[in-house]
Order: sequence, then C-alpha cells, then structure tokens
Amino acid sequence: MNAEIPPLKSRAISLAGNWQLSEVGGSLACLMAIPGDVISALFDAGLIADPYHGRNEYDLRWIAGREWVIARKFVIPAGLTDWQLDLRSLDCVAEVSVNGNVVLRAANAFRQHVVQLDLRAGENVVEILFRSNLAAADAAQQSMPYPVPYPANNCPIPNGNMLRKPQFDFGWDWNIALAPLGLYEEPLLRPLTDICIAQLRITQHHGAEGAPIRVAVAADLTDTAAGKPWSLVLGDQILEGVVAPGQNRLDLAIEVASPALWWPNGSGEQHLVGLALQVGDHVERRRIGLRRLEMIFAPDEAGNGLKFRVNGHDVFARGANWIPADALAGRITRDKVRVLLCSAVEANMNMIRVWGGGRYEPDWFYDLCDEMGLMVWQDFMFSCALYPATEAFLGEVAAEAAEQVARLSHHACLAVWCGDNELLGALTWFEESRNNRDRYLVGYDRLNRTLEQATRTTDPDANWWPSSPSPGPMSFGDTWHDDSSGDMHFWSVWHEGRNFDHYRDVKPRFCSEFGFQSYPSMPVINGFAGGDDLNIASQVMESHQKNAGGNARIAETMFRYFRFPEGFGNFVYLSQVQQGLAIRTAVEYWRSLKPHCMGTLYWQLNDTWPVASWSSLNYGGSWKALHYMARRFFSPVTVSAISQADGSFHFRAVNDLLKAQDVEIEVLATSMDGNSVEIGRAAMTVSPDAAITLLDVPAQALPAGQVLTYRWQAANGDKGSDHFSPVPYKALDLQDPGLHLSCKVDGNDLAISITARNLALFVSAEAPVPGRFSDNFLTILPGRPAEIRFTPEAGPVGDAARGLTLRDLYSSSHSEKQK
Ligand code: BMA
Repeated sequence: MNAEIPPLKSRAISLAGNWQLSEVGGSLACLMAIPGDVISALFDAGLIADPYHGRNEYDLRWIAGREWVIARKFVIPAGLTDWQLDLRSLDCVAEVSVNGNVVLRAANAFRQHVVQLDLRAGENVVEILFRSNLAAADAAQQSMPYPVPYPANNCPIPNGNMLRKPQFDFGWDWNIALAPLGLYEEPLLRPLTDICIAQLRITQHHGAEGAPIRVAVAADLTDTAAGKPWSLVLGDQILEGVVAPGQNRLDLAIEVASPALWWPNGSGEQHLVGLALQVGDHVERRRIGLRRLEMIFAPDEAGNGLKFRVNGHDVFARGANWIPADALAGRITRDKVRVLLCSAVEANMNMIRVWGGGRYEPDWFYDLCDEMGLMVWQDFMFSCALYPATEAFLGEVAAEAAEQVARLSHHACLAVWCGDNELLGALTWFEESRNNRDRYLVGYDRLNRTLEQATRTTDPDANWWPSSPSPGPMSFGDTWHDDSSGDMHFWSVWHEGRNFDHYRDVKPRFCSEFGFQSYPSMPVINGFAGGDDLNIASQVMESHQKNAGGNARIAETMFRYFRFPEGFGNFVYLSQVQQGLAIRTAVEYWRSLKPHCMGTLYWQLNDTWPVASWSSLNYGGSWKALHYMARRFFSPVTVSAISQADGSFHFRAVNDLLKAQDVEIEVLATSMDGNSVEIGRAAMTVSPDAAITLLDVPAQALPAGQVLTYRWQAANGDKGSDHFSPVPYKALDLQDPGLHLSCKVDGNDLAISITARNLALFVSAEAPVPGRFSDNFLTILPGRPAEIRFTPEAGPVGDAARGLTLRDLYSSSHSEKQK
C-alpha cells in the first residue's frame, strides 16, 4: 500500500486555451491555441495552406520574418495580489506585458521564465509580443566581433546558432525551414504565498546488490515555508515535520529495504515509485525508479570503451536517435509521441538519443521513457555549428543547463548528459575556423566547460559526456573515422558513398549515429504529393528531400545492389529495402562484436514532417521496412550471418539477457526456385551478456547462384528466420515467386497467409488503411507460408482486407507485375 498526499485544491491559474493572435502592422488575426505555435494557428484558422503539402513551405517563410502578438484576459480572485508567472518553451525572442507593462524580455526557448507579478483583483490582460527570430538572429550575428558560422548547407534560414532556439527550426538535412514561434507549454500563474519549495533534488545511494537503497531529498525552501508543516512520502513510507523559522532547506532521507529495481526494456521490469514532498499547501510530485546507472569509459587494448551499466550489469544499448516529433510544436501531442516511443520499444530498443539539434523534451516525454524502459542519452541543444562565447551567451547557457538538469535528473531513464552534437567536427567544417582554429577552439572549450560545470554543480551524480561523437574527455580526434575510443558517428556509407560492406571495416566501441535514407511510404507521399508529382525528380519530391545529393545517393545505391525498379511505387519500396539492409548490416556486425562494441543507435527514429530521410518511422508513426527489420536485428537474443573475408559465413548468436540461453540454428542453401538443402545445424548455450559463433559455414557449402536461408530459436521463445545473399541481389536470377495471399478477419485483426511458388524476398504487405503488421518484409519459401496479422489503427478491419497488396523483390523490377 502506498501512503499518499491527497491532491490539494490548487489556486494556480492556467493560461492555456485560446489567445488572440494578430500580426503586428498587418491584418492577419485569429484565435491561437496555447500551448501552440503561430504557423499551426494560422493554418487551423484557414488563413494559410498546409506547410507540409507540396511546395507550400517556400510560400510560408514570410511568417517567421514578421512580428506577432498574442493576448488574453484572465481574472484574479479578490484578496491575492502577488503572483508568479511560469512560462516554459517560449519560442523565442519575446516581450511579455501584463496590463500594459513589460514584465519579461525573453530570448531563450530552453529556459523556464519565472516572473513575479503584482496583479489586480478582477480582469487583467497578458500579452506576448514575438519579435522576428530571423531579425534577432541576424542582429546577434552582426553584433559579434568575429563571424560565428552555421551550417548553411543544412539551414536555408541563416544564423540560427545565434539564438537559443531549436536549431532544426532553421532547416536541416531532413527538416522543413519555417523557424516557427510560439509558446509550447501550459503557462501557469501561482499565488506567491503558495510557493514554498523553490527546488527539489533527489539522489539515490546504492550499496551492494540487494542492500537497502537510501533516497535523499534536498529541497530549497522559500521564505513562505517558515512555520509550515512538511511531509515526504516515498512509496509506503512517510516522514513529517515543521519548517523552523529561518530554515531555507530540507535535507531528508528514506531507506528502501527491499527495493524493486528499474531496468531498461529487455533487461527487467520498470518499477517506479511515487515521491511527494509537501510543504504547507505546496506539493511537488515525482516518480522515480530505483536504479544505479553508470557510464563506464575505460581503457583496454583497443582504446577506450564506452558502455552503460545498470544495477551492476553491462547493458548493450540498442536504439535510435530521437528528433522532435513534429516541425511545428503545436502539432505535437502526448498520444502521438507515445505511439512513436512504443514503436521504439516494440522494435526491442532500450535507448534513444535526444539529439542536440532539437529540444529538451517536456516532462511527460521522460515519464513515458521511464515507463517504457527507454534509457535517454540527452544532448544539450547545440548542433553542427560554432557558437558565441560571449559572457551574455554563456551566462544564458549556464542558466539553461542548470534548469534542465534540475528538471530532469530524477528520471530513471536519464542515462547521460552530453555536451552537444558534432561541435568538434564543426570546428573543421568552416573556413573561418580552419583559418583561426585557436579562436574557435577556445570558444568551444568555454561553451563545453560551461555545460560541464552546470551539470556537475546541479547534479554531482550525473553522467557527463563532452560531445557526440567524442573519443572521450580531453580528446579531440576524428570519431567519424577513428573507431578506437568513445562514441562514433559512422557516416562513411551514406555521406561518403561507401559500400554497405564498409560497415564491417570498423569496430566502434559505441556507435551513436549511422544512417541510410529512404523515401516515406506511399500513403505518406500521397498525403503531400499529387499524381503528377510521383517521380523522384519532380519539384515536389525534390523539395521533400533536404539532403543535397540524397536522391542521387539512393538511386546510385540501387544500381549497385539491385535491378532497377519499375515505377515509382517500387522505387519507394526498394529504397526502404536497401535502407533496412544497410542498417541491418551494421547492427548485426557490431552487436556480434560485443563486448568490444556496447551500443548502436541508428540515425534516426522519427520524422518531423513527411520527407525523404534516414528515419525508420514515417511521419505519422507508421513503420518503414527498416523498423520491421530493426525489431528482428535488435531482438535481445538474435542470430545473424556475418560474412568473413575468406568467403565463409559465421552465424553469430548474441544474448543481451542476464540469463544464459540455449540457441538452435538450422541453415539451408536455397536456390531461386525455393528448393532448400540443409548445410548446417548447431545448438549451443550462449552465456549471459555474450556473443559467440554458433556455426561456421564454409564458402563452398553454398552453391553459386543460391542464398542462405536460416531459422533459429532460443530457449526464452525468441526466434527468427531470414536469408543472407553473398552476392548483390542484382546478381540473383530471381523467379516470379507466384505469391498468393489469403486473409480472414480474426477479432480486431486480419490473419494473413502468404504462399510462394518460388523463393520470395522482402515480401511486403501493404494495407489501404493505417495500421501495423505483426511482421513484414519477409523471406518466403515454397511450402512454408508466412502467417502474419494486420491490426488497423482504427475502423473496421474488413476495409483493410479489401485493399491488401503485396510487393517483393522480383516483382519490383518486372513491369508485368507492376502494382
Ligand atoms: C548527423 C546528425 C544530423 C544530420 C545527420 C544526417 O551527423 O547529427 O546533423 O541530420 O547526420 O546527415
């Protein structure tokens, strides 16, 4: 039974809801939902077209160049005049006035702005004037004694690095460039006399395994707390007392005797416990997970390994990079984000990296990660640019970092604070910094030290990592290519056009970024493009590709590996198959190197709008081929075929679990008509947390023109089947697989059976309505039908049955099979 502090009747006033939006010096005006952004408000009011449709983006850039004002009235009860206004995620350069007086000038979307107000009983008016962020960014650049470069190839809107605002807002190699503005969290007013707790810090002290855990709570109190009773509740324990006159701090501790621990997804349960501190009528509630989460960076023969250890056990990080859920914050909802994070969990991920070009996410985001067992690698919000090192800028950064660390450090999911994304690399990207490296390096160091100091002072127990990628503290090597130490961003396959095999030329210690692009799925493309646009070289498709040369890289890679697809739908399909193959090649190999490599976070999980990108989830949350494949290659227990330099194949079994697993495998040589002959079989026990070679198949065991097909099963119930082609797929003489599909309604699902007459590769079922297949992009052999299920997102399942279609590798390049 949990002790509880009952909900109090709060006197706080929410300023969420409809505000009046108007263009300064212009005629546009409409209601704006707060939390929300100006662009979404104009769209919702029917004043502008959908920015994500066609090429509308280019006609809507003017919005960020104007000034906007939002206003509303609110009523204050009699007898209370002193209030505190709490504004979070105010984006970005803004002046807040109350009853005509300016009370705040803000210019940092990542700060929590707290303002004391003297209000009158009855009606009051609050107004926020949004200055043009574009003009402010330009002015900030002009005011610098030397230029501070930003990545112009990624950001069509200049000088975003000069503002403390999400950097992807200015455009990115996957984002629309609209530089949105608005207020993205609920604004709150609280009576000053109700505020007793200024800040709360929770720390955990773990002893030996199974020993009691001490939870320490330190609270900074305001003057109003004096003489008031306090109570601290943790689970079923309660401490109580009274704040002494002049006392401005509470230091409390509770011991948890038989702790139920929090584990990352796949390693154990996610036990969470409620904690509440009440002082007078002020209650602060948190939910914590009891866990020890260490980041281990240690020298070995290969260099310096990087890994995470949870509750004494090393945990291989399986995951992806998170970017904001939408380019327009007003379109983000908790439910949409929950679906994206659930998909990460369903694909067996246990870590996401909140990338430094986006935003620090709201509290509920980290609550979801706590519940789902997704560890969070949290970057500070600096990305791919150089930054000012002025006193004013660094002062703002210090305050921002301290606030964010204080807000988030109690979360069980929070694994590490990382200084930035790719700022070390950026030092070499600009002519200015190449010509005057000392100046910019000193500037970088000042910024990085500011962040490190703010992190360590605010949470001395936090894990700190200087930058991503980084070879480690006080090392500044090229971790795009050097795989010996720290975390690596391995981009040679995509950005340098190397073969997929090149993933097997490096042995990263922890690969925190590597990616390969594909197009969004057809239903997503149909949402922004008209029939005439369905060609990759159309203006619309090109404008939904933000990486210069991206379309050419996709097409050129197809020439390397596949027979060229016929028709746009097959081109899209094949782009997703090759993306899946690229990332699968990397992950399977790097996981098989465990414990040398202890993490793979691919770039990128999600999209901010419908665009060609490296994501495995479409904008809107549906799964691309890569996400179905990720569920297989991230399975905690898995087996994969790794080709060796001598032509043989090693079947490597990986066990990420804390218990040993018996694993069995059967390997067949399969010809194009699907005829299969067993060429190997093995059964072995894989120790906890280990990778071993289950079976070594010599090159000559596989006749020319055939592929390996294999099935494996582990004692815990994990199992899989797949194929491996030793030659590029274009060299295979695939036959028409003669696919046949039958389905029947089974409860809320469709039960689907697919048969093949010949070997069928990457068989993909597509439904006419949104929903999820239990599996997809399958290898099907004659006599071994694939049995999958389809669950529609909403609506009657019968609708899905009527329009199910199939694609497969053979048919993608044979026009008579055009879908
Ligand atoms: C990485 C990221 C992003 C970028 C991606 C793809 O290095 O950090 O800046 O979007 O590459 O180019």
